[in-house]
Amino acid sequence: MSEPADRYPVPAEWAAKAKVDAAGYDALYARSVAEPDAFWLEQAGRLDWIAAPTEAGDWSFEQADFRIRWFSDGTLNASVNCIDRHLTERGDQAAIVWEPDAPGEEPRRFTYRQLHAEVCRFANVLKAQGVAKGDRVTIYLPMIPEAAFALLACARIGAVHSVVFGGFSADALAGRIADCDSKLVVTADEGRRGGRRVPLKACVDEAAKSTPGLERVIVVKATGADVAMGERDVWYHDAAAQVDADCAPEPMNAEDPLFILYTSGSTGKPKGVLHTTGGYLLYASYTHDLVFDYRPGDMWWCAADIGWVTGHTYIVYGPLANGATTLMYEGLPNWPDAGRIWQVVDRHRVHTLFTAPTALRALMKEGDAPVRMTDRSSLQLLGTVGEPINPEAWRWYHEVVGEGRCPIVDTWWQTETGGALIAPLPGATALKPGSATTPLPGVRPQLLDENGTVLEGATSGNLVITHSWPGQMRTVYGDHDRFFQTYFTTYRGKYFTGDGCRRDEDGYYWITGRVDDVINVSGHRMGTAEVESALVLHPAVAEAAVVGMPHEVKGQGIYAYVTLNSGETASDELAATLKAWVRKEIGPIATPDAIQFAPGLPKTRSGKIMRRILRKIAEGDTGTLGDTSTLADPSVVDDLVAHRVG
Ligand code: 6R9
Repeated sequence: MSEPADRYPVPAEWAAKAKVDAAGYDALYARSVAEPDAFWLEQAGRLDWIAAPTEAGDWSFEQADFRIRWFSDGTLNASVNCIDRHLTERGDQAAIVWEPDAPGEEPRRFTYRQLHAEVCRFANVLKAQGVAKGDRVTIYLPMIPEAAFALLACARIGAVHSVVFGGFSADALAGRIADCDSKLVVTADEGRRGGRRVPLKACVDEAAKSTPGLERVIVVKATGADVAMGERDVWYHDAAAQVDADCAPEPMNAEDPLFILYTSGSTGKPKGVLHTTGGYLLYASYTHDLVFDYRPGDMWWCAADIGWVTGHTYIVYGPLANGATTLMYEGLPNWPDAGRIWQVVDRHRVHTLFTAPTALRALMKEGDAPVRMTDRSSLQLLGTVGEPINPEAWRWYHEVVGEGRCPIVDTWWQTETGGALIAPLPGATALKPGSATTPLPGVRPQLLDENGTVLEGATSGNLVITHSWPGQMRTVYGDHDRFFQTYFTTYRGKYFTGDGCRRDEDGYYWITGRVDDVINVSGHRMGTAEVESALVLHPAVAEAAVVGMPHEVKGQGIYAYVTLNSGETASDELAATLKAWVRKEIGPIATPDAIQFAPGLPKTRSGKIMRRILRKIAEGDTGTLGDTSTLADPSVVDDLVAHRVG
């Protein structure tokens, strides 16, 4: 990505009104480095504690058996922080506003008082079904208010939620239920998205066939579809009618688990990223306040799905901890027409919109007219997350959507980090399109070369974080050694993000994308190994190698090289069959964009697939394949180049 020369200074209005200005940022950052424990203990005061912590961080990235701990003598309950503590001051303020899939339907609103009743009821239903503190509850729901209730209900009773994105297949769901050994799943009869129905309950039934440990399925009636109810199934509305709307919160240690969220890595099956209660919640609240300068009364809209970390941190925990009004949208940004997202902004007078570059690129393709037809005067601040934003989309967001008035906060972070790590503050940071700008106070990035040498000044390298922060994941569920091996051994004693990054002469960070075998499709993380495993499960396939390719809207598309078993014949039909196969095995987001049948894959003499070459061919960059002389059979490359798809 070329660096544009332009720079957008902090608008005078923002410099004046924001909670943190440029000098404020410098002071906070300096203090966070000089006295990290004092700094974080002070920040911990944002939360309501049953027993306030007296210790901040206790961590080491050096030893495999070390546990990362924050505020470990503190006690609190996350749902109390997100609900109860707001009741006196803003009991009648909307906590959640829900916009349905179809524009003709009425939105639903829940005040903090109503949210309290809904969450308590949900918590009592879980308890009545035998869920106790520490139990894992899998949540497989569409974007309906009950999804937020379910998360908070788990938090209230100390159960650990594991949300599985509603777009994942039955197989993917089953793997996640089994991995964390959850005995209960919360789902809905069906989901709705862009006018289409998603058969969630049927998927759970399918998943249940391979998860003998699953004992109970709670089913929320969302569409009223006729679904089969078996012995293990309970309608939520029936169960809710039997319990009352008050539920005493469970006191939790700061280091008790809050949730597990599965995410893709470069190898093996998805990892259960585990976050704990105190540090995660504090970090969610801290970043939501700092990066978005949130003020009570502002309508906050994070247009993510609750199945991803962005939904956890910036639809539910961060905003509710801060007493915000959070908008939840069931549908798609461009359905039934390309203007829907802006119509929703107008309908609810949205103050801050937080969305992904892929959505912006898709909307941008439809031209400016659908945007210009709407008012958008309520918008004051715009945010992006999930992947690098190309400067063209940034400028469109800034000029057309925000009419030059709204700063854009480009937030770089990961499922593992709990909340934003590198991001501008709207009242403090001059913006450069395509750069996530500078680290938040408390965050200490470094760029390293392949050998682990620290690179100073304007340079490019691999991005690591040298010191823990409260929102950091604590372990891979059930596999602490994998946690250590994955993140702390590439560069001993440092957290390796998996991202490449450039730092410019102003100290601004420009994330260039993953340097491992993870690709980013429409802002969704996908392990190439996962797609490969799905492909080789098909009886016709002998071997598969998957890489990313540039894609105009998705950022990256999925390009699969497939070697067939002998006796099988390559055809367009087989390519279509394999695409459908992967879609069924993992989910629609994993569907390959291109399948190239290859008689052989470029391998080293030791049998290692040379992905560098496959990437270049998929990118169409065949002029500079580099040294192929170390290949066992260099001639396979010519065949691959000759039969490139696309
Ligand atoms: C929050 C989230 C994490 C990966 C991350 C990076 C990419 C996220 C970005 C960004 C450039 C940004 N990424 N935000 N790249 N600029 N503002 O997306 O978590 O799904 O775990 O993905 O996404 O490559 O490593 P997750």
